[in-house]
Amino acid sequence: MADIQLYHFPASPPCRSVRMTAKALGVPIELKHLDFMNKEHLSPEFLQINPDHIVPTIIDGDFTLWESRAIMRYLVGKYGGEDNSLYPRDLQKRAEVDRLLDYDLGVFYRAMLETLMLPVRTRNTPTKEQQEQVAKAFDRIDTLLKDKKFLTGDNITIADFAMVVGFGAEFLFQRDMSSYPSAMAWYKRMQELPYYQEVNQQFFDYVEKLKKLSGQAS
Ligand SMILES: N[C@@H](CCC(=O)N[C@@H](CS)C(=O)NCC(=O)O)C(=O)O
Repeated sequence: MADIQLYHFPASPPCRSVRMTAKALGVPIELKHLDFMNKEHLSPEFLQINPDHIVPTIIDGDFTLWESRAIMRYLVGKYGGEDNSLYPRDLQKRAEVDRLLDYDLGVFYRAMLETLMLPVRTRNTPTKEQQEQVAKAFDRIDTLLKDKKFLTGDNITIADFAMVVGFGAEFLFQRDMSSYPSAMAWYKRMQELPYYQEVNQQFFDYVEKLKKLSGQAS
């Protein structure tokens, strides 16, 4: 039996970044699916586990943790051995990963969520200003990836897992993504990971389902 239980919703971006981290580490996790459509995350049972009622949430024995970036750090710390390039011990390398995780939490993911993902459900049209913010965020990622395989260099890190789940909403952006060639090459590299499809496909299926439900063409 797996040590770690992960409460998740398959389409959820932060849940997918945690699942990719576990896959990269080769750590089996027991998935506990919460049906968000039926508000299972608000059930008394789950509220007792996590009063913030958010996923991803992990349980490791008598320890409970939520917030995807904290979970990814915890998994590498626990299963990554002495030093692991997913979240390196070297102070400056680690600081670069942390900088991106902070940028993702405060700026990048928020822009992708509010401007690209949520409107699929709400049918609100993003403002011009929001769209410019997204364009600027893609541009920043593109610049960052010039001459790099992954966001901080030659090795994949948890920052790549955190950011690719937001970046994956690029198909909802009504602009030409060929303006971001380095970012798109990185995205393709991420999509080629052996576990990418298994972990991420349900997001794309979910968006299609929401579009159909709200009468938007795919
Ligand atoms: N900053 C959190 C965000 C988690 C989050 O917002 N999860 C959503 C699903 S994608 C959720 O559980 N929402 C339920 C709620 O807010 O009640 C993380 O990275 O883990």
